[in-house]
Amino acid sequence: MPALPALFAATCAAALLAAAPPASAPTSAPPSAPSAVPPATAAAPPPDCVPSAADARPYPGELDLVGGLIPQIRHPLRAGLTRVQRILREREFARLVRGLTDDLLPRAVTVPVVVHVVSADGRRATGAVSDEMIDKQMDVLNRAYRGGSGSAASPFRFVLRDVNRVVRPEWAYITYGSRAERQMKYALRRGDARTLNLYVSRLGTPAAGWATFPSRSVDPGDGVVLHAETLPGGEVRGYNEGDTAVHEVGHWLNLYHTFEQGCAGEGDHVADTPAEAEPAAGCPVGRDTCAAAGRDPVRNYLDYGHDGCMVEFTPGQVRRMRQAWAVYRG
Ligand SMILES: [Ca+2]
Ligand SMILES: [Ca+2]
Ligand SMILES: [Zn+2]
Repeated sequence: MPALPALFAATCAAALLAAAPPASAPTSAPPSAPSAVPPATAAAPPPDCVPSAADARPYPGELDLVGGLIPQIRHPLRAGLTRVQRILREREFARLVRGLTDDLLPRAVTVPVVVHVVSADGRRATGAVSDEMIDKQMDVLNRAYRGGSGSAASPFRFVLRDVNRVVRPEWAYITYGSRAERQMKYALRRGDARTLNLYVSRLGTPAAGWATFPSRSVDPGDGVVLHAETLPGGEVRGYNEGDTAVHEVGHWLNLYHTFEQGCAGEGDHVADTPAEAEPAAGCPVGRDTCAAAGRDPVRNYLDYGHDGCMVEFTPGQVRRMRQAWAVYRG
């Protein structure tokens, strides 16, 4: 498709424009409300302009989960997709899935997974999780995507192909959108568009993880970054059951957050996830923040609830992931 490079050029330009302050902005703006997110990170465009979603799903670290978590969720990373990027992506996606009837969607998909464990010194404290944690993570991923928690079943099965252990101090503590992140991914990424590359490390960005959305041209930046201690048995209390991976792989398969666009427009572009005004913190079951029908989908994997809260994909989300597989990764 010859139009594609132009689309990405436009998308990247839009991202850079959106990230740049207006020319007339005062140079010494008063500091805004305290936020745990460093401004440099918040303004950075996605790595190489690969559309991606950085998650302010918490990186509590030393912060406690009551006082530290909620402010971060209220001030989510402003990286990720700009409005223009989302509009362009959705326009392209709508064009690609036109004529793709449900009987043409994949019924069984095996996704090869390569896990890159990136640490500074080979110790758990700098990101080197155990094989046992990785095996448990694969189980959590598979259980979620086959509908094991009672939600809609998807056709995706994840098979661990390799665990690539890398000791590189300059790559550990991965920082969203950094040159080091790009260098690491370009050096380590394996497989084609179907291959899920998981980068597990301590993170330099206060997030539980982030992911790239699919696109027609597979960029070496494609993949999912996870905070090592969000894997099952990790140290991030409340967020150590492996559901961050389920959430991030949802982005990798083209899902937006359920709170995308708040109560406005088409929200997350999925009809059976009720719109919600803001991310869920904790597990506020019964919350209803938008006038549109339905209570907030706070138990959805694409919201920001804690791991014990996340149990659901909807049929509409599964359909969108199958469509995305057919047109982007299959
Ligand atoms: Ca929706
Ligand atoms: Ca509602
Ligand atoms: Zn997310």
